[in-house]
Amino acid sequence: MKFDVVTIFPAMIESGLAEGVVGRARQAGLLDIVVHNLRNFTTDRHHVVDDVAFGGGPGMVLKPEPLFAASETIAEQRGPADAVLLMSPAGKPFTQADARRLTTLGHIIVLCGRYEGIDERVRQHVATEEVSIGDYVLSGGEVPALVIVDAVSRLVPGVVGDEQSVDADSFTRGLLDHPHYTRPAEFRGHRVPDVLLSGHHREIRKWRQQEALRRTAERRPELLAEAALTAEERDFLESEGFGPAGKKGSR
Ligand code: 9D3
Repeated sequence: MKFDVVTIFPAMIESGLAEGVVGRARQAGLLDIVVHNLRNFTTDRHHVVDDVAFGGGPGMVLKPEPLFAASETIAEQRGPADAVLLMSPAGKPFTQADARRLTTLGHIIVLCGRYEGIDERVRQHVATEEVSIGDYVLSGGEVPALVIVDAVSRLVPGVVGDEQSVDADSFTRGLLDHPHYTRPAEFRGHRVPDVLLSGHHREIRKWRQQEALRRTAERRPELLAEAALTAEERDFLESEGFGPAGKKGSR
């Protein structure tokens, strides 16, 4: 899978993609990621990428020319992109479903915004989608770009060594994860639940499923409305006082 990331802070992206499973997958040739400095696509002596807003107001706006030039040069040198993502707080919130969809593409360009905004013609004529990572204000699109590249890359076969853990994420059917414990069985007086030490695999599976349901009901009840629950799972939630699960407005 091929990614091209365009930014005025390339070192921020490079350092974020150098380590962990993504760093290893790049070295192994599973991921072909090139980071581009937006200033290299300027044509003026001072490599200016921003300008004042037409109509006035505070803050600078990213100029269109360098972003158009970057996407065109990348297409010429690296082939046409299947998607051009513009990172923006006004974009559509990124979800795991988006990560799965983008994994089916071969080549993605990611454009990082900075300053107060980006010239609207980039959105209209270069970007194919505008993506946010959530409702909080960051200082630029670099961290969001890292989030997107990471979330998509780990779905590329072979990037995460243990395919089972990638599968487990999807098999949990939109529930939060259950608690995890490792040795020692007692730490500063805090014991690991007995069932996990029992060796009764059926009981362990049931405990994990119930703890995942409990956590989801407590922290993210809106996820339960979307989850396909069995009759047994619904009964468990009701017996724990969470009300009829899987129905909106039940809490
Ligand atoms: C009121 C105007 N601000 C919008 C909330 C201006 C503004 C703030 C922050 C414009 C750009 C930015 C920088 N943020 C991003 O580029 C960004 C972002 C984010 O801030 N939150 C979540 N997702 C993203 S994706 C890109």
